[in-house]
Amino acid sequence: MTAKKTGKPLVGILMGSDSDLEIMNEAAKVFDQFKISYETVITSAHRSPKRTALYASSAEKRGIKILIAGAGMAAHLAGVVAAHTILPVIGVPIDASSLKGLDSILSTVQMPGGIPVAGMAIGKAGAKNAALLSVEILSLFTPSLKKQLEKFREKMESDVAEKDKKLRGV
Ligand code: RP5
Repeated sequence: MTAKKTGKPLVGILMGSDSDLEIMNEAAKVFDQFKISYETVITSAHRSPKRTALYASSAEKRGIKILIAGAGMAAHLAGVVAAHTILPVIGVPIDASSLKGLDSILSTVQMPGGIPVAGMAIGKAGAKNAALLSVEILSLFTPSLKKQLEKFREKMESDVAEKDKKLRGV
């Protein structure tokens, strides 16, 4: 079930299929950058429902703090995972059909009251932001992460200024 582990995982990155891997790797890259341990898991709400439920319901006991779930089409993975845990669940809709992710974003975010899923943008930006939101949550209890996040934002800001300078040739 587990495709990749880095140390004792704090975050679980779940995806419905190996075809989601390229997108969900954007989340893994952020955790590598912030040196946060995670595990990557392929499990499907529809094709392997029992394994998905087992993973979600046992994650907290194993020390996981946040779950990210990426899926395409009728994307029920994040919602099903959220139903089996009280850990925060962040959903990443993936463009995997002729509806270009509109199907998965609606399936991910339209949760009934009582079982929340934090919905991200479709695709790579969503996977990246799912990881950054996780870092922000973890930083509430880890001051060193807060510092890293501040530096990350500063770097983004200076990169924009740099690109502007280059464009204008100044
Ligand atoms: C979803 O169906 C997966 O998350 C994936 O995005 C989509 C298509 O899966 P494959 O047919 O490529 O395995 O469950």
